[in-house]
Amino acid sequence: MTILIAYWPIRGLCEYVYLALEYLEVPYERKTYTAENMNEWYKEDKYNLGLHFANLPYLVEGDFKLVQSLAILKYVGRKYGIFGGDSIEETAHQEALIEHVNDLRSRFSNLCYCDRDLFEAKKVKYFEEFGEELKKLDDWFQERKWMNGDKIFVGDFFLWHTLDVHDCMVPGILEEYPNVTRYKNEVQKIPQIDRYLKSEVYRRFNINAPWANFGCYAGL
Ligand SMILES: N[C@@H](CCC(=O)N[C@@H](CS)C(=O)NCC(=O)O)C(=O)O
Repeated sequence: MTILIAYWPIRGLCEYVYLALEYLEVPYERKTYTAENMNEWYKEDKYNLGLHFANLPYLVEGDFKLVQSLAILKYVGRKYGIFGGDSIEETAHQEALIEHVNDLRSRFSNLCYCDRDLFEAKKVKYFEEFGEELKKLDDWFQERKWMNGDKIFVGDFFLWHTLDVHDCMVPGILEEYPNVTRYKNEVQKIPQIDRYLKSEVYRRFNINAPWANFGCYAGL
């Protein structure tokens, strides 16, 4: 059964799901809602597809339907062996790593969507504090190839994406953190990921909705 992922034409809350699927080489289709067919989502599919607490992105696989980007990421990961450990403790640890990345993602998103007049000032303060986060990550990657150790897991695609959007906003921001830089390069050197990042469907700077302060070069 082919997986369908539906979302807006931005990286937003879906890129990490695409990255995991690309890495796994699992066939999937995208359904993209745009400014032109927005009502198909807001007036039809949102109410008619049988999604619980309907939202975007959503996944459909046969009769199975799922919303919430991180639930989708974990579902895909668990199904194909890149999420969940041999013990509840190991799985809990992976969950904690994902939640940590989500904290970073959510702070970045708050900056992107903050009051436009405050954006430049907030950005300066934000990146001062983000330096501390990068330092912690740099220490973390001192002895780890992937975020969870020797074995790649879905959280790596979430972290790669989160680091990359920061690098889009401030090019070169990661450079003074050698372990973070090495880690990010390792992810993008994976042949499936390399291929995807060079493909036409991947649009690096189309990160946010048009009303964000940053990261929407192609609109919805
Ligand atoms: N926590 C949810 C948030 C989903 C969300 O806010 N989706 C936005 C796009 S980023 C949306 O447009 N949802 C459609 C809607 O509210 O009808 C997730 O991670 O999937």
